[in-house]
Amino acid sequence: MQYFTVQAPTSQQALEKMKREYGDQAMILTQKNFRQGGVFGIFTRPRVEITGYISQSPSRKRAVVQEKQRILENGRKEQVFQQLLSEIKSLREDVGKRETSNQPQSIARVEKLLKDNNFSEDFIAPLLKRLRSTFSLEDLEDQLLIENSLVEWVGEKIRLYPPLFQTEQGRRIFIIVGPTGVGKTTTIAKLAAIYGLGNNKLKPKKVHIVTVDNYRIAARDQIATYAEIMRLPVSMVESFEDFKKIIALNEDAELILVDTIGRSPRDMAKLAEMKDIIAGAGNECETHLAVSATTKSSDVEEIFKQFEPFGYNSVIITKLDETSSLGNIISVLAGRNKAISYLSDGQKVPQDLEVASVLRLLLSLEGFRINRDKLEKKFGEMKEISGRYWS
Ligand SMILES: Nc1nc2c(ncn2[C@@H]2O[C@H](COP(=O)(O)OP(=O)(O)OP(=O)(O)O)[C@@H](O)[C@H]2O)c(=O)[nH]1
Ligand SMILES: [Mg+2]
Repeated sequence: MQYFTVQAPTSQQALEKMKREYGDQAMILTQKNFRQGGVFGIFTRPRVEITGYISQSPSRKRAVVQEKQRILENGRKEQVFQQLLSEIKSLREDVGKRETSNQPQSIARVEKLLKDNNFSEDFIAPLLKRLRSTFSLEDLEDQLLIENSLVEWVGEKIRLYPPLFQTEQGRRIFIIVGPTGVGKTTTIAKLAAIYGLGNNKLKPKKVHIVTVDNYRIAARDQIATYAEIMRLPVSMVESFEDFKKIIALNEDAELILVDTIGRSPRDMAKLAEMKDIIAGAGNECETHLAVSATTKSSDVEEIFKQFEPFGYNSVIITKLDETSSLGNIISVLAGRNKAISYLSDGQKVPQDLEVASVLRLLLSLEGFRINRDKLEKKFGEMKEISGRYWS
């Protein structure tokens, strides 16, 4: 606020001066009469002094009010804007929810089936996307069509590794590595019996069994017992040099089956030691990783990763008889682009072993209705080698 003081000989003149100098907004605070000038109190002149202040002009007041209103309005606008934003947000969420709840029942159902079969999210998502982009809304009403198609697409993701002697006839050095207790020794025994003893569809091959498992007497005895029953030769190796020697000594063997000691995928030192010994087999060998179908989903990826240094050519899935949810293994195999060679589904030697087939794996999926004829035409029949269905 601005204050002022004016003086004039009369009150009237002081008022006029105030108006002149400070305009209509000048307001009086005090008015004082006094005398000024003269000598020794003689010839003094009367004076009037007005003090006052300039009140805010109405236009200024208006401006302040307007400013206040503007701020208030802006605040209101911001409030309205925020409200609108949150309304849009919740509307969007609603639409999203409605979209998923509105997604055809068939998709929701197959999604649940895939989850029940332990397939991973990464495996499921592109399949559902493919369903939505392939089929019309009308087709999506057809539950059977959707299930059939989905199983077929799962089949397309499965890669197979050719069984022994299907394509090449030369000497094969077949090594099985894998975690403890998955069925490596049992699978070696089954393969030894099938290929070493032969059956009405397979001519017997000259088989030699090697075990890199002789730290444990029980394990050595286990394979030695099998070998004795089958009257097949067996060698124990403990080092890279041992292994090289055995390979050289058995040049005439058509199939050298190598059983290894089970290793925890977390035991890196022991895995490295095993890898060093196996290197004695040279470049000619092929390595197969045995994994149990009963492995927890969270462990499957870890196993595949930790055995990667072995450069395994394919995977043997064991204990299929103990579970029906193969999705975890199929998902990881597809993600790593790995093929499957053999499937083991029981303890009986040699009956419970077969060559991996897409059909067999698809048939083991739970809850899906499948068109077997169509799948057989597309992926081929189940491949039997152990003779369990023939005899
Ligand atoms: N149910 C079932 N049991 C199996 C299968 N394969 C092996 N087994 C059983 O699993 C147990 C372990 O089998 P092994 O062959 O000794 O396993 P391994 O991988 O050699 O074990 P380690 O040498 O200790 O690492 C045995 O009781 C086998 O009979 C299968 O496909 N299904
Ligand atoms: Mg073993």
